[in-house]
Amino acid sequence: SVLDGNAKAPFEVPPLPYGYDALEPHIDKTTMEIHHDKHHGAYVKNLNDAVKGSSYENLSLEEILTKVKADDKAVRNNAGGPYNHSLFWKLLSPQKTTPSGKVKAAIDSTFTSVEKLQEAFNTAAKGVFGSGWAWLIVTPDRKLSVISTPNQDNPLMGNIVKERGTPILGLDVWEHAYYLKYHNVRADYVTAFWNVVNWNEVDKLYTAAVK
Ligand code: MN3
Repeated sequence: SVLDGNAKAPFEVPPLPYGYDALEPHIDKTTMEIHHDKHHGAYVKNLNDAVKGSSYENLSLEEILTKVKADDKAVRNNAGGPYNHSLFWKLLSPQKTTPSGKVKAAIDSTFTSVEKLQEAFNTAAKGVFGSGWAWLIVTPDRKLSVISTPNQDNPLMGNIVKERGTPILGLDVWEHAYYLKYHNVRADYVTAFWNVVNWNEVDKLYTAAVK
């Protein structure tokens, strides 16, 4: 996998691939410090505790996500967290990038344009009731689709999500991701997000997912 999804417990928090303040002004330094060190850190700790002595103990993170049952609440709630956040950090970039490569062609053919994809994605992100994520995924038949998931559910959770797939772009719309800077105005955070998307990473994930 492109991500560290093959890792097994005990899981770790990967370092940010840029400085805490690197995404300013779109995502502020304090939010990044708390989000990465405290929130992501807590999901990793809680997942390590949850899998210990369970049937999930010797599985990789991707295997846990694939197999987790809706009723296994502690694993369900904490397995998505490490994966989703590790992916999220990699999908952000302080350097301006633009959609290119194979994923650009697939976006144009699926949504007609990048702008139309962004509209669909923004609608999904703004439509999450409470906490959750918006995603661009590659479905099992290698199509692009925009979905959202509640809480820390993840598109790899085949027993739980309505539409399964490999995530290639994700946006965390929990209030902890934006409240310090954007307060209650999630829409402004969603708009700002597009300034820091790492399209090179999206293309890399897409290319791997359709192989
Ligand atoms: Mn988060």
